[in-house]
Amino acid sequence: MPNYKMYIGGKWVGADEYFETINPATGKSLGRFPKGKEKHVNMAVDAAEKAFGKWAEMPPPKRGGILRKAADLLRKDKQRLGKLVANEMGKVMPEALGDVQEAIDIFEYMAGEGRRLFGHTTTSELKDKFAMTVRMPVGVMGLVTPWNFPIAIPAWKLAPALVCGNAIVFKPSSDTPLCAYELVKILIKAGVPKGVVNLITGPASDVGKPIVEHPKIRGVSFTGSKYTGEWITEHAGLKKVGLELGGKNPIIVMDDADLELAAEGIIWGAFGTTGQRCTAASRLIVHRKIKNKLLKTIVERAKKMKLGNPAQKSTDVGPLINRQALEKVQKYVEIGKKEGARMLCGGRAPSGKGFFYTPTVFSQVSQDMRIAREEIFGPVLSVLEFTNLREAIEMANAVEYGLSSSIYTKDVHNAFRAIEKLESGLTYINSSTIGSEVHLPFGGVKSTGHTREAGIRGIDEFSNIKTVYVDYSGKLQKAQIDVD
Ligand code: UN1
Repeated sequence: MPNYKMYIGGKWVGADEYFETINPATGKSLGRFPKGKEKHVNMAVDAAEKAFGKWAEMPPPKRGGILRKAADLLRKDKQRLGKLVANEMGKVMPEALGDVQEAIDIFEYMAGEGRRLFGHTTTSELKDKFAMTVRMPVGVMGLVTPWNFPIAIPAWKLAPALVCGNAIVFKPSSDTPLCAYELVKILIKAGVPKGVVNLITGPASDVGKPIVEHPKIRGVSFTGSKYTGEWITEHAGLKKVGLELGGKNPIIVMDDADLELAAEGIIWGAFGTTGQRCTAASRLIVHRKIKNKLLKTIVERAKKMKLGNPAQKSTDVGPLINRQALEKVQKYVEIGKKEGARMLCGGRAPSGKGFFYTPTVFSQVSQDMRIAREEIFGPVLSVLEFTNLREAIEMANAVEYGLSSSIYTKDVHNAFRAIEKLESGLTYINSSTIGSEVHLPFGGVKSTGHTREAGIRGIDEFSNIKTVYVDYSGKLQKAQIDVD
């Protein structure tokens, strides 16, 4: 298996120690990556600082051109990269290709931003004075990304960070460094200058921590767990920090809903990506009247889902990312049983290779149970029941997270009440909790964090607003004072 390298200041760099990246379905090694250390982060920051000035001065449409080239290269390589996503991360092929597509989309979208990066102009309270805002790069930024969207999430951060003119130190998850490496190679090929993107692989303690604490890094963008997000908040000092953290996303199903449509959305939301999305539907909040009927369909379908190698067409559910993830799911299933919830299907880790777990549904879940409140990040659905919409919304909001939410109903009043009352960054009507599109903002409220990525808000995290006043009166004019 090959030894891969890190990319610092335009050079490929090794380290004293290496770690393995494996296929979670087979346990087979895909290669070895350097265990970066603080000194590598320091080297990367120096290289980024050096490259920053020229990069920031390049006209944004030209930077956008490089992103467009990256999108083209990704598109050309979509099949190969999709296979790599399936092999290294474990999601099934259609989703793996979707992961790459999401990266293509965001590079294209942000390429166009090179000709926008809008500020705004407005009036002044004084005569012969002009007022406007412009966007400035943040400077050297640290990007710390998870494994569950190993190409798409790095792309969500890299594309806006680059178009805004930042220089980057990028630390991908140690579960999917190969996807990150391939993405960086595409950026190099597309023409990103040396030092502008630096890739450092290795553990959070040796790479993530020095990135967050480095005095010359001006901004950190992180997607991952709430706990790491809290740690970053405490240690980043006064840096600009963007956080996309966990979810415990509910689907509410009203008694007037199209139950077939709802069942499809629930299965897709709960067990797609083996439940490993921060937008996964981990709670079904269902009207008492239709509960039995809906659950029957869901359980039937969940039981039929085929576990297996994600690269194979017949597979519905791939493995979990690693042993710890599998153990976490097993632990929560035991907790659910002990808390008195009723397991309707699943609850099994098949023997043999790979970190597989069967799609699991718990009914008779109450709000105080841990499986109703905590993020499991696996194929486990907790079912709660209600008798009226107000109760359903209360249940939906009774968790600390607030990323995505959904309601199935044919009644427009219910739909709009849900839009108004659900505490989440995203609300879907008659559709599952997953599947955001890159030209709309994505992010949460409450313990999910408050950052917005993608869409027109996606550049806020990676740029600073500068307010500019131009006084062409030729005399000293005092705001608030010379106004009468
Ligand atoms: C995530 O799980 O961190 O809406 C992101 C979705 C995807 C993004 C998920 N487009 O499910």
